[in-house]
Parts: sequence; structure tokens; C-alpha cells
Amino acid sequence: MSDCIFCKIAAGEIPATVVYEDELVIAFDDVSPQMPVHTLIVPKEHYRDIGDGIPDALMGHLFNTVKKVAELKGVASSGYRVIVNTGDDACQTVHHVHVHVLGGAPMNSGSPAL
Ligand code: DGP
Repeated sequence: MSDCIFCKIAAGEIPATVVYEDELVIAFDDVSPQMPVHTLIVPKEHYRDIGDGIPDALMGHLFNTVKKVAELKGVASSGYRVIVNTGDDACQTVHHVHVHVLGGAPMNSGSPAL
């Protein structure tokens, strides 16, 4: 989508700190990190949210990328939180589905639930 910020990042049209990339997904650090580690994983193809008919294979790939990102960011063994905001009540602000991977410090009930 021409006006989608994450499509533009996936296309390399605007800069981001890329953590991982393959033919289907790209992972990059959140511009406004809520934890020491805060990385977003997005499919390169545009889907509005997790309920937008994402094919099973892509959905599986998207979530299997979480482990890769956790390893690359050094939080795989210490633990991390995975969040997918969906729609207005969940305060989804970028309408291109994305998986938040948060970690790098102990969390409690007051930690970001984004
Ligand atoms: P959500 O509320 O789940 O839609 O989160 C969207 C996240 O996207 C938010 O944590 C900030 C991040 N974000 C928004 N614009 C940009 C951008 O241009 N670059 C990067 N790296 N992150 C962005």
C-alpha cells in the first residue's frame, strides 16, 4: 500500500534498523522502544491485521521468525513478550500487521502490554 509506513520500510524506501529479513518478512527495531529490546516483525506483503486473511504458511513463518529475532537480540534464554495489537480497542496504530517482541529486562504486571 502506497501510504503504509511498514510497506515503505519493507521496500527499503524509508530507513529502519533491520534485525532480520528474508523473502517473506522483515524485522526492525521499534522507533519508540518500550523495553531495552523492542523489535517489530512484519510480513512484506500488506495485511491490515491478524484477522485479514493471512495465509497459514505466512502466519506460521511470521511467528517462527519470533524465535530468530529473540536469538539475534539476545533474549531467547532470558525471556521475552510477544504482542499483536489488533484494531481500535487494542490501540493498533499502524494498520499493517506486526508482531512486537519485547524483552531485555524483567517484566511484571506494570510492564508494557502495548
Ligand atoms: P501498534 O500500536 O501495535 O500499532 O504499534 C506500532 C508501533 O510501530 C509503535 O510501537 C511505534 C512503531 N512505529 C511507528 N512508526 C514507525 C516507524 O516509522 N519506524 C519504526 N521503526 N517503528 C515505527
